[in-house]
Amino acid sequence: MLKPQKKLEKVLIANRGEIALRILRACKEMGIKTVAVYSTADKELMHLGLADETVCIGPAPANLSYLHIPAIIAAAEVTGATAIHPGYGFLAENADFAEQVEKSGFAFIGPKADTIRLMGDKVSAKHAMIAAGVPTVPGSDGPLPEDEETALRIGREVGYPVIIKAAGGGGGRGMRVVHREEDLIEAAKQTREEAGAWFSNPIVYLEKYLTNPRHVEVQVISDGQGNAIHLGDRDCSLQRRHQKVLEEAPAPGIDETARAEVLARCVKACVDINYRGAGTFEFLYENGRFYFIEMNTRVQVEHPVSEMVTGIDIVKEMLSIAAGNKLSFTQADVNIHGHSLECRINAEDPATFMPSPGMVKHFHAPGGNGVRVDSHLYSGYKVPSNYDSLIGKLITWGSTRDEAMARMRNALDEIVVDGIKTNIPLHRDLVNDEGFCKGGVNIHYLEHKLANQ
Ligand code: MV4
Repeated sequence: MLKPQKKLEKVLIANRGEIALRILRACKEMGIKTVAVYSTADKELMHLGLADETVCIGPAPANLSYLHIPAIIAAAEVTGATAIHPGYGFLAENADFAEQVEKSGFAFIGPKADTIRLMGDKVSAKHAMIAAGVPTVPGSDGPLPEDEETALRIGREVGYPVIIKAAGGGGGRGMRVVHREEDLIEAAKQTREEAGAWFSNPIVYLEKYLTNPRHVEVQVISDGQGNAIHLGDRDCSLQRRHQKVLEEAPAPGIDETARAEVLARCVKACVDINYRGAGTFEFLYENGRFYFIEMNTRVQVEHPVSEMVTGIDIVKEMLSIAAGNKLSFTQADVNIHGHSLECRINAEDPATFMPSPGMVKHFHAPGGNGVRVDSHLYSGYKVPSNYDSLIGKLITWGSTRDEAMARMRNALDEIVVDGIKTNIPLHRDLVNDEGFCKGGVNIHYLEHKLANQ
């Protein structure tokens, strides 16, 4: 098919760092021309030297460059790009951006703007999931009414503790846990006020607060033409202040009946909403049950662990789908093989977690069987202070979880990042941590561990 492929003649990569390099590599493999955009703080980014064309889109502050929609659309126009990949963060889940990209005649490599909007509002996202038969956390199943008596009745029916969340929030912003009925009305009021100020949307909803869940998510790919598949699950419970630290696939020790059921429900939901592109269903997992909380409509930082256990290149599939192609495989072609771990390497103090930008005097990437490094680092690269501190991801695969762990221990012994502080010492500690080695720790495990040492 010639015409659809024209959509992918030249892809503009609207991002930076490791994910920009990751997308560039996929484009080059597929024979797609690339446009890299960068801010004045990012002239030394590795992928700029590998792209067919580069465009400076503005000064260092992200608001004036990577988040500046007119600058990105203009860069696409002057270079004759035909499609835009947003990566993660920045504009990846901005429905207005997706809409403007498509209205300007470019393909947006991701879902339709309406789908991004549906999932960006956590109340409408939950509605869609309930309709599709995806299990959700018991709660108000819609906005929490302002009427105090009705709100109190819902709280009592759900049972304390409960959590109040902003419809416009997500990823941990705008939430409040309520332990006693006496505190519900005040907590709802405060969360509404915050939500109005932060997200221009005062709507809040209520859920049962799960005290010790794990964060397990499901990777899907859907072509928007009736075909959807899952690539299994990932465990992302090791986090600090809503920042994931170490992820793995598959999630260890999950009830196989519950897993099969939830994976099938996610696929059905993709078909029901006619989802297009790669996506992630986020769940809390507690006492053998899954509870949907949010859907992410982008490629995620931790996508490599799913690639390692399935052999499927998620970014190449995203590109192919944006070109108008159907999925290149069926669910029967997807086999989860072995185990994969990902350590997020950040330029930060391993004890205080303060960012540690600056010159990387020496970088040595680890290697060997089952080792993958997704990083834009090189010796002499200066990590700018303006952006997220992620400088790379160390990924291992093994035929068993123990083998993936042994390979990660080796890789963490081999890796050298000199000149800046990194969280590599934290990762060396974690891959030898008794609880983590056993598998199946909950979302509070890392913060408790850090508080007790
Ligand atoms: C919850 C929860 C417990 N019960 N919802 C935090 C981020 C956002 N995506 C949802 N979050 C949570 N929602 C109910 N009903 C606990 C969290 C939560 C959390 C979730 C996933 C990963 C890490 C977390 C850390 C703290 C709280």
